Amino acid sequence: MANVHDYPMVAASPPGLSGWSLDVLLDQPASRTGGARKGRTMFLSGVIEGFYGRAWTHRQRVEMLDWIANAGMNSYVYGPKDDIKIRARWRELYCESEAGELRELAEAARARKLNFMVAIAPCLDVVYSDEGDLEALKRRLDQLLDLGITHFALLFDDVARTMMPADENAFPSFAAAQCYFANAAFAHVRKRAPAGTVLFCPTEYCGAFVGHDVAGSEYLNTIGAELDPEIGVFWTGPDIVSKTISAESLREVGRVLRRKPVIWENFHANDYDIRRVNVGPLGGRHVEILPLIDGIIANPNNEFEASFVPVHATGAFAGGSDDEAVSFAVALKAWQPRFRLALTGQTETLTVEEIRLLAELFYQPFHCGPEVEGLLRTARRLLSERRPDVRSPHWQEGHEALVNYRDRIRELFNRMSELENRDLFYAFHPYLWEAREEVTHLVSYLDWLAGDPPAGEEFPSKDRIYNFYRQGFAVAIQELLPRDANGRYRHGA
Ligand code: GDL
Repeated sequence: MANVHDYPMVAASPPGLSGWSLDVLLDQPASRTGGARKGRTMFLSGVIEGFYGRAWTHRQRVEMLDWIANAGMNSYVYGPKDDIKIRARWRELYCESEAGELRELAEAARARKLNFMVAIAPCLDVVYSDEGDLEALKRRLDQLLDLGITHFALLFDDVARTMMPADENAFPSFAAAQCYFANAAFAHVRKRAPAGTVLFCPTEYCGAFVGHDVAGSEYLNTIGAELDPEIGVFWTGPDIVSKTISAESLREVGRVLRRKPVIWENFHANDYDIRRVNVGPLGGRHVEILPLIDGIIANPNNEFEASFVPVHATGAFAGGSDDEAVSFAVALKAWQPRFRLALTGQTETLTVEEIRLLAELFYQPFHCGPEVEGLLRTARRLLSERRPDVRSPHWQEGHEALVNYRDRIRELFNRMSELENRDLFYAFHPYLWEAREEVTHLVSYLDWLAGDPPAGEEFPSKDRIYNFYRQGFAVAIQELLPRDANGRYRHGA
């Protein structure tokens, strides 16, 4: 097989921690390993535009560089799945205008002292043993190197773990094939750019993909042993979107990969569910994990404007703070100037309290904000009895709290409609519309209950469009699988 003749050397080479003992590597913060380890020594923090769906615009990307820098982070990875030259047509060079935009971004990043990385994901149809494919990758790298770009990400996420027949004969495993390819790309980058770097996203990039047996994964052990030790490896945690990422789990990942992983942080991503947007602080991560990782790169919401708090909060975490309430408050304040009202001659913005109300509605993947969770508890309590005592102070207080909350959401909705920044408005408009409708409907129902209607009387539902509930294929499937309160279901339950 062409080009694979040097594969055995790669396989046979020792893990090569450049003189580092694994314990040192795993127990010291990356910044403290700086200098002693060749190549990439910086703790990476920043953003990867790495989601499925409509990508950000060029203008938004330049603005994102400001957000990253202002949040105290150091890197932006250009990797939208939407750019077909990253994945499906990874062999094709960028045309002049595309290359021009990338050059501009690279320059804008340099001006802000940020690392600018470009992703290539040859994983869909690459033949690892085909010399022509390696040459195609080098041509892609050369074009980007010519633009002054020296940092790259090679992504092998979300593909089948099978090899082309030609590769089956050439490599002992899928992981070995990827290592061979990535090492060759890295060597090529280093030849042209001595300070160049490569990050690698493995196909098994989270615990769930290996049945939560990281140590037992042949794939990950091979990556650890054979991938050049100077190539960083992405890891999303125990799951694709991880509720928590424990220090223990990262120690294990570090031992297997023989390097600290770089967290590809999907906490705020929303491409997997069009009905949500995640605007709260980063949660479920303690700063004790920082010494066990080589970086944290957030893959946030598709909606650029909805990603401000996520970027800010990721910066706070990377900077050593895991106090969610504090990082949320600081981020909201920094976000406020974007909420300027369009009314003539005014410089008024929404208040921080209004912005908090908005962000609490669309907070984190596993929770609403603290105030919203409290109101939901109240609503559940009010509706938990078949015939509640609607005259009890307890019931009336709860009812009043929800009326008040509905009014605040209506007011927020109206004020959001007047925002000068229309992208910001549209980032939330469908979600906020729905929140307003639902809370309005809930309160109408409570108002009706407060009049103590006779048992069995039907709620008149005056304010609701007929068939308001979601319909269609996805809903029909969801209804087939009746879930418990945690969204889980089992056979025969
Ligand atoms: C993924 C994809 C990513 C996507 C994210 C959230 C990785 C490594 N890859 O599986 O492109 O945005 O989940 O849906 O996370």
